[in-house]
Amino acid sequence: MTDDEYMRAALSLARRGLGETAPNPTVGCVIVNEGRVAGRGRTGPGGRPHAETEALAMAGDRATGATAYVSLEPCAHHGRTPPCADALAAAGIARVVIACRDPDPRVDGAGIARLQAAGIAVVEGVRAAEAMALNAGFFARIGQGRPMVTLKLATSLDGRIATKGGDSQWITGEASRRTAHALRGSHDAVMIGVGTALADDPELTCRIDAYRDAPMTRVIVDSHLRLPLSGRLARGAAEHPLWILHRSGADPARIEAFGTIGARLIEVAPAEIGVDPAAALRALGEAGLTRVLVEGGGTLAASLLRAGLVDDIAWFTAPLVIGGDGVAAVAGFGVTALAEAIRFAHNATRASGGDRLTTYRRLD
Ligand code: AOF
Ligand code: ZN
Repeated sequence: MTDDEYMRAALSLARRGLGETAPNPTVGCVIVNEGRVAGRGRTGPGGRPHAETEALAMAGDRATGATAYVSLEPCAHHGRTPPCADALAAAGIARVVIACRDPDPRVDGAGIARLQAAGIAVVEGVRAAEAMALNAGFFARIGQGRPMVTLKLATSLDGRIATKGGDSQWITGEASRRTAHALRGSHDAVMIGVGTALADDPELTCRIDAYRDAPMTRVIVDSHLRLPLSGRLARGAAEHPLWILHRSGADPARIEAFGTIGARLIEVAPAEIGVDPAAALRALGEAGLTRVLVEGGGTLAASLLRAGLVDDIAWFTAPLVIGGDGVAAVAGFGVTALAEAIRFAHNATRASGGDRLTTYRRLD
């Protein structure tokens, strides 16, 4: 197998950790000795152990003289464990192939320098674009201090999420709902506005067996702490973390009640409607999130879009028409000139049962 093929294997190992390794990136490592795979590893839940530690432990003596394929530059810093660059050198690894550099200022080239100083041959940039896309969330947290945002929409053909009377269950079919759960599973957290929480009483967990072991963090934008304690979100707070972004001046009795159920309250600067979206995402980045899936409603979607904070869109469209008086997926946006519209690049379109799933990416 070629370097490119082994790196592809390291990247698919890494991909399995998406949504479970925050605040760290998800990394895959494959150790190959004389054409045979001697060790495999990926970043553990919550970011530790690092991928290289796992792969080296599996390889044992067979790491001597081997090549290590790592989807992100090995770390150079003493965190809770010694630097992976040193561990690779100590194990006698002869060559390291890296997909892309680690932008963490504690690493950022220092891992490569450490490997080279130990006499290890280093190849950089194999499947780099794929590795950077995979860890776009970690790159956003390090580079912009915020998680990456995926906006999920599930609408009728004419972009409605409910009828004018509020009937919204179910627009999309079973296949799309399953895919939407998988999408949750590959994010660190799901975020909605309190209006959607009140309307739908959702759980916001990933309910596909064996798809995800880690609990799912649920973030609710709830300026005045209106989320009912009797709802599913609050009731599940012991099992799946519940974070509430609110404005200052919230009712102290409500603050205490949410504290009692173990919810994490985060005060965020206000905006004209709700909270300031950039400040909200900064707070989530500081709390260690790297990938956030926003599932509505229309007000939250509009505020993030308007602020230019949506990186990816996953848009499920069901083959039905609700009509112009139905509830719009993006509320109160209303640009006058097309030049002010927020544009995205089309990524891919596929069938999803009887629906359609189209993904879009931020235009750079
Ligand atoms: C690696 N392999 O599998 C991962 C790395 O807090 P620590 O000590 O776990 O360090 C976190 C940093 O380590 C993180 O910001 C990123 O730079 C790197 N993550 N590095 O060599 C891995 N997950
Ligand atoms: Zn490391």
